Formats: sequence, C-alpha cells, structure tokens
Amino acid sequence: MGGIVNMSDTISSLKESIITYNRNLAREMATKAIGEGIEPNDILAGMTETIRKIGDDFGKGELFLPDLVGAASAMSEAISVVEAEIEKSGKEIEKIGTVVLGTVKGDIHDIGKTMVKTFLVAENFRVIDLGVDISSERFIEAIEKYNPEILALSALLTTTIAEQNRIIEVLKDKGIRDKVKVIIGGAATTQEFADEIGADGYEATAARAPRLCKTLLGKE
Ligand code: B12
Repeated sequence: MGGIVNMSDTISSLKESIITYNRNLAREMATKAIGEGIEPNDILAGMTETIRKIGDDFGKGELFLPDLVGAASAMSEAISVVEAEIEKSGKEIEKIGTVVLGTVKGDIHDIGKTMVKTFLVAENFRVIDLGVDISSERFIEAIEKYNPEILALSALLTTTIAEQNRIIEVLKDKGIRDKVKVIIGGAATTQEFADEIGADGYEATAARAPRLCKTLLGKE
C-alpha cells in the first residue's frame, strides 16, 4: 500500500525537479524511483509528459529558452540514471543487431534520441549513438565502420526533417541504400512523412522503437 503512495510521490517529485530545473533533485528522484522498482518506461513517460507541457508553454510564449534549457538539463540528468541502471542489469547475451543512431544536422535536441537508445539497449541491441547535429557524411562513415542493420534518425524541428530525407538520398547515391533499414522519429515527424521519403519505419515513441527494429529484422 505504502509502495503505491511512494511511487506517485517519487514520480511527482521527479516531475517537479524538471519544472524547477533541479538537476540534483532529478538525479535523486530517478535513483529513488528505480530503487522502488518503478519501470523505466513509467519513469521516462512521466518526465516526457512534463517536458512536453513545458514545450507547449514555450510555444505559447509563457516560458523562454532558458526554461527549456534548464528543464532539458534536469531531464537528461534523470535519464542518465535510468540508463546506467539498465546497462548495469544488462545481460551479457548475444545482441539482436546494431543500430547507428543520431539527431540530424542542424538539430541539437537529444532527449528523445537518448530515450530511443535507452530502450534499444534494454532490449539487447548494440547502439552506436553518434550524438546530435550529425551530418550525412558522419552517418555514412558510421555505417561503413559499424555495419549496422539499422540507421535511426531523430529530428525535432520542421526545418530539420528535410535532413532525414537528404540522408536517404545520399545512401541511394552511394549505392548503399539496401545495406541498412532506415527508421525515423522525433516530434516533427509522422508516418506520412516516413512513407513520403521512403524510410523503412517510423514510431511515435521511443518505447516502441525496439519492436519496430525487431520487426524490420524479422526477429519477432
Ligand atoms: C527541450 C527542448 C529544447 C532544448 C533541447 C535540449 C536537449 N538536450 O535536447 C533546447 C533548449 C536546446 C531547444 C532548442 C530549440 N528548440 Co526546442 N524544444 C524542446 C522541447 C520543450 C522538448 C523536446 C523534448 O525533449 N521532448 C521530449 C522527448 C522525449 O520527446 P521527443 O524528442 O519528441 O522524442 C520522443 C519521440 O518523438 C520519439 N523519438 C525521438 N526521436 C526518435 C527517433 C526514432 C528513430 C524513433 C523511432 C523515435 C524517436 O521518442 C521520444 C520518446 O517517446 C520541445 C517541445 C516538444 N513538444 O517537443 C521544443 C521544440 C521541439 N523546440 C522548438 C524550437 C523552435 C527550438 C529552437 C529553434 C528555439 C530557438 N528559438 O532557438 C531551438 C533549436 C535548436 C536546434 N538547432 O536544434 C520547437 C520546434 C518547432 C518546430 N515546429 O520546428 C518546439 C516544438 C517548441 C515549440 N512548441 O515551439 N529545445
């Protein structure tokens, strides 16, 4: 009984830490939530709801860029705790496949992308996370180096989704389009856009990325 009360208390405090840009509290509450056995999925979902609300308020002109930076920084801190926990419990079993992941050029949003990594690692994929603002050249280099089955591209801005399209075009030009399955995601993308640019897959949430990857690899 107490568990349920604590659980919602901890998640509330975690959300509060994002609203108040309190990195220390974010770290502390994420650690506590894990200690209480709350599923990573639920921890991440709670924080996602909060940061989206902050984004909406920013969109309405009620909050400003430093607010987004502060909230994102607290959220990143909490995600790193969740990720470390997942890696710690990661079993040394054979990986399902390799995914090269990054946020496209011109775009520095990394929270959603990092969540995709977290869920994929939890489901036993090897993930090469290139980071943010990644040019098509760097994606190509990574494909040559790591030989991944999947290339995962994140984009949050209506201006940077064009870069997802461009990367697919570059893969075609280089004659390596058939070497990798390309999946896309991020707030500015849709299934329609994925179809339009000829991506192999799209998902609206990070939690569903592993299932998408397994399906594309015929492993489910
Ligand atoms: C935090 C934030 C920032 C932070 C980012 C910090 C960081 N470390 O990431 C900072 C302050 C740096 C920032 C900057 C800017 N931002 Co900003 N930002 C946001 C905000 C509030 C939250 C984004 C976020 O982290 N969401 C939470 C995560 C979990 O969600 P997500 O990224 O969508 O990812 C989920 C799914 O999409 C999916 N997913 C993500 N990637 C992938 C990939 C694959 C392959 C798959 C399968 C799934 C998947 O999984 C995730 C979880 O389920 C959004 C608002 C919003 N509603 O999204 C605005 C928002 C995206 N930003 C916006 C803008 C305008 C900007 C700036 C241009 C502001 C400015 N004037 O300078 C700059 C651009 C900088 C740049 N060049 O990239 C606009 C975009 C508008 C548009 N239509 O293009 C938004 C929508 C805010 C708004 N309402 O106006 N931003």
